[in-house]
Amino acid sequence: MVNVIGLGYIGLPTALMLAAHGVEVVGTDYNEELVETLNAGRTTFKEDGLDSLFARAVEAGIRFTTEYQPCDAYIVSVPTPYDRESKKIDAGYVVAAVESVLDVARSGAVVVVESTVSPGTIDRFVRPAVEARGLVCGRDVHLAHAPERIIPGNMVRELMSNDRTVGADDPAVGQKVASLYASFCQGEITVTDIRTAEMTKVVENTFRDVNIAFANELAKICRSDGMDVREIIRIANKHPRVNILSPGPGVGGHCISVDPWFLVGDYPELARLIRNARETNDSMPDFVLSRAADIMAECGIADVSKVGIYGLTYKEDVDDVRESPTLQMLDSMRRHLAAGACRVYDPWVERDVAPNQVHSMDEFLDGLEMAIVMVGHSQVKGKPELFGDRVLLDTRDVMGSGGNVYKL
Ligand code: SAJ
Repeated sequence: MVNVIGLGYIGLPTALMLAAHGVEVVGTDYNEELVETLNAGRTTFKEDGLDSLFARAVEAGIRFTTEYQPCDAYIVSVPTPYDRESKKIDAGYVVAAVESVLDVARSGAVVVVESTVSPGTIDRFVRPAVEARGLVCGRDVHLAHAPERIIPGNMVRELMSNDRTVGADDPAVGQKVASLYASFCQGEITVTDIRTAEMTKVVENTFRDVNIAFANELAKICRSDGMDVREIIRIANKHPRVNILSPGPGVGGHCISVDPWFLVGDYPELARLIRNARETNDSMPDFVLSRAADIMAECGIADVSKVGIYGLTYKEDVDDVRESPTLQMLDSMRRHLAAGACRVYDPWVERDVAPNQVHSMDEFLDGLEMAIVMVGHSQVKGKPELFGDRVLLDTRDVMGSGGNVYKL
């Protein structure tokens, strides 16, 4: 039996995937409401293919509880935030979850940390928690790290097809963990040591952050001197070894906007490019605001209440608002301008997460003169006509090139 600890964006699909592929699984989360929802037969977030996977896992006998289970294998998938001041990882949730696991684990159990952690976190925080109980790593408890790589919006397919990494002290334990994941993962599973696995995962997300920052910096340079950044990137990408990503309103989500900070926090003198990239991406919501102010002036729009923000999630066609550029922008507006003067709408976000949030496109467009498109949801992508002749600031380059469409 495998006890999956933490039933969020990663833990839940992983638990369901294992169960649907013949592994006996109990999912544990300390959030009673979440466990009740799952036990009532409902999933807790929207993701393509998740509901049918859920149905298969339930049929296969998966159980959800707030209790930790005595067994031989655990997968810990809990949040790893960073401290906003020091930028270092806050391993508190991981350590607390491992502590609870150790209260019930059978001797010789394998504890797999799946949460993304900075290199050395398991040595610095998890191993000492094991040893403080007089337990010996490699005898009483086996530690491993198996970070995921799935992308929200395509999680279910990527869980099965992506290559994976497993880090373990003992290669034999690494292979055991790899064969557990191989129950559903058809990708190649590389077995290595824990620190290499930790670093690799953070490096992957940092690579993407740095590359997005490059595109965003180009957008700023081009805007300052009347050049078309999208056309320049399109042509540059025809070079066989150039692949520039897309500029946008900033980088959100719980992975790419967080993980690079771990390296900045731990290696402040060395991680200079990485820090710069993070700062560039974090500056984009303010860049959107100043661009919007210029366009308002150019179009003679003076009333902020006639300007609306479309999109609250961190990217298209997901319901996740964590670290989203729109929330960062609203925060900045609160600090600099009249609070909540713009209306906000996102078809994927039903709950209220922002001031002046409306819940239908009609309500959003009523009396609106200008929309700032922060997310290219399929609802509007390629459909500028939905906005009529209103002025559009298209931060994602998804609205074509009509006369009323302005780009970043
Ligand atoms: N973005 C841009 N320009 C681009 C690409 C993305 O501005 O060209 C923005 C997005 O709009 C979003 C943010 O960056 O705000 C991140 O989005 P994403 O789609 O690049 O990545 P995530 O956060 O949804 O998922 C990432 C993935 N990591 C990589 O691509 C390296 C995924 O594979 C990881 O498993 C996941 O993080 C994770 O859990 O770490």
